[in-house]
Amino acid sequence: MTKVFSLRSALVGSCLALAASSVAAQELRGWNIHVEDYPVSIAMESFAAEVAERTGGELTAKTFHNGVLGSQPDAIEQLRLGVLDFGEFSLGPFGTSVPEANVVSLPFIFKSIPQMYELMDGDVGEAISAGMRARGVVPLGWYDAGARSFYNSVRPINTPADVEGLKIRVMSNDLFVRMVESMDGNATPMAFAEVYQSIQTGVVDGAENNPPSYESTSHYEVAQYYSLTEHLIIPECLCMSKKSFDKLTPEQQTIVMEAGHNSAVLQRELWQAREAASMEIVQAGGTTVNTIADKGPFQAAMAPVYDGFLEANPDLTDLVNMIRNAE
Ligand code: BDP
Repeated sequence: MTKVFSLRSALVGSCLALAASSVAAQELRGWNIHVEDYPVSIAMESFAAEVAERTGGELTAKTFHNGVLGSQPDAIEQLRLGVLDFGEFSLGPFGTSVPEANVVSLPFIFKSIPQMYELMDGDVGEAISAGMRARGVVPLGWYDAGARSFYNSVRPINTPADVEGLKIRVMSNDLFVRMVESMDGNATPMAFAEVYQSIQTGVVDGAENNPPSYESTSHYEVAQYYSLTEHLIIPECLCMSKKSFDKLTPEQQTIVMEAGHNSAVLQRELWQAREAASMEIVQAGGTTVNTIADKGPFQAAMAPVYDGFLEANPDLTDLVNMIRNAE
């Protein structure tokens, strides 16, 4: 009897093994705009390593760094269509397709980075996640992108009036155009990859970004005034195409979700260190950094941006207030 049983279980076992090996190993294709040693990129590699290890190589994830798979707005569309399986995106350009995501692109909406973490890991993150899922994207983890500040080749910015007349590159999203225009600057939406040359040739005077991006792109070589307005704290997401996600087995979905979460924990740690290192690099490279004594006037200048947004998206008023009224 025992023999029969063990024979049977051996047979079942080998049939299962056969079934598993006949399921072709699947490779997910991932988009990333950043250079390979960037915190985002390292975290994406750790996501891939965890997925491969925990699925025994049945599911692997290959990330194409340096934006070689195209611009961010295009990549977001491809993700929604399932042409790309996963990627790491700023919620900034996501706002044009997911209104809920736009809420975090409102200037000065978060009071601090720790507050952003807390809210994104709670109800606010849930609401944005639901909006993204409804439009074909599954967030796996919220990544940190610090705070964005203005840099330009003309003058330091201390007050909103200093922005007047400056040609500033912004990410592709009308909210950022309005943000610059509300200080009488000229906003130019443009792909990230084009910014260096555009500043160098004077097509624009500057742009705005966090210290690691300002440094890793070498924008600091051509725009040496970095003014710490910290006007945007926009979280980023490691996310997967819903089309690709739905094709995974429930076990694989769990692994992908957990690996995404774990990669975000790592990314947030790496971010802190890189921010400090980037500030040192840009200053050693000749950048003049100035802090803003009083951010009040910048915040006040953003009133029309909020008014316009809430008028166009009245149903998002609660979500906006949830963040604004948070401690
Ligand atoms: C960086 C973001 C990246 C954006 C870029 C930009 O990480 O996703 O594409 O800014 O300004 O901080 O386009």
